[in-house]
Amino acid sequence: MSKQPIRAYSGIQPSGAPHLGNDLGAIRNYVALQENYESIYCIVDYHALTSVHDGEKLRRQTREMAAALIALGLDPNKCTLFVQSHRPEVQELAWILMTVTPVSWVERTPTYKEKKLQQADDINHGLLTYPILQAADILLPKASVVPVGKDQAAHLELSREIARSFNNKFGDTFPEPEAVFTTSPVVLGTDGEKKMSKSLGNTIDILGDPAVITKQVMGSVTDTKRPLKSDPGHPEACNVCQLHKLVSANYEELWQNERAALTGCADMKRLLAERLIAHYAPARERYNELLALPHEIDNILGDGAARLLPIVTETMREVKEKVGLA
Ligand code: AQP
Repeated sequence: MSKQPIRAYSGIQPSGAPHLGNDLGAIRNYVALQENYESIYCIVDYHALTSVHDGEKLRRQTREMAAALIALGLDPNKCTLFVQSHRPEVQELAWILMTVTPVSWVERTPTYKEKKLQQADDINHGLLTYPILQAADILLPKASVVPVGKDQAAHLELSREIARSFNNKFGDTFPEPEAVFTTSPVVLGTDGEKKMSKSLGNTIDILGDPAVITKQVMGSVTDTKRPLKSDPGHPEACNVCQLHKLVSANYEELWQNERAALTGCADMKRLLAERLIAHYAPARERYNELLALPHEIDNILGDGAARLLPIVTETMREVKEKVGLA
C-alpha cells in the first residue's frame, strides 16, 4: 500500500535512555505513523546541548538513542532516522524564523519557565530559543503531523504561530503542523505526581536492566489513601494502577481486586515490574545487539541525513528566495 502524501516529523533528545513515558506518550506513535505516512524522526542533539555539556556523553547518548528507537520499532526502511546536527540547514532556518518570532512568544513558554527552575545555575540562551529551533526542525521538511506527548503541546502551538507569522510576511510557505497524541499523552512518574521525566529522576527505564526496572517500579508511590493492606484500594488515584491500565489487558480485574482488598500495593507493583520486563525483553535484547554494532547505527543515521538533503535544499532555496537571501 502506498503511503499518504502527508509528512510526519518528531524529534527526541539524546539526553538519556528512553523511559516508559517517552514510549507510551510518543515513540509508539512514531512506530504506528511510519506505516502510513512519510515519517521523519530526528535525534535532536542541538537541543540536548542546552542541558548536556559533555562531548563524549552526548556522542554516546546519540548512538544509544538511535539504537533504542530502532529496538522499539522504528524501521529505517519505513522511515527516515537522522541526527539533527547532520543537517545543519536547520540552524539556518532557525535564524530566519527567529526574525519573525516576537521575544514575548518564547518567554511565555511553560517549558522555559520550568527549565529555569530545574537548572537554575545554567539558564543558557539555548533554553529560551529552544522552541524556535524546534519549529525549524518541523518546518524544514514541511511536516504537517507531529507525534508528541502533551508536554509538547505549547511548543507545537508556537510552531504553528511561527509558521503563520512567516507565511503572513512572505506568502504561503509552511503548513501549520498538527500535534498527534497517543491515548496516554501524559504518563506520570514513579512519584505519582509529576510527568515522568529524566531530569526529575522519576522514570521507569524500559530498556534498562530488569533489576533496575524492578527497583524503580517497587519504589513507586501508590495509593496514599490506603494505609493498611486490608483497607479497600482506590485504583483511580493510584499511579501504579493507572500504569496497569496502560499495559495490562486485564487491568479491570486487577482494579477490582484492589478495591476488594484482595491484593495490596506491593502485589500490583511486583506484577507491573514483571509485565514491563517481559514486554520490553525483545526490545532490550535488540538494543544491546545494536549497541555492539556502532557502524551499523552510524550507517543508518548517515543514510537518513542523506535522504533528507533534497527535501531541505528545496525548502531553503524557497525560503532564501522569499526573504531576499538569494
Ligand atoms: N511523561 C511523559 N508522558 C508522555 N509523553 C512524554 N514525553 C516525554 N515524557 C513524557 C514525550 O517523549 C518525546 C521525547 O521527549 P523529549 O526528547 O523532550 O524527552 P524529554 O523531554 O527529554 O523527556 P524528559 O524525560 O521529560 O526529559 P527532560 O527531563 O530532560 O526534559 C516527546 O514527544 C515528549 O512529549
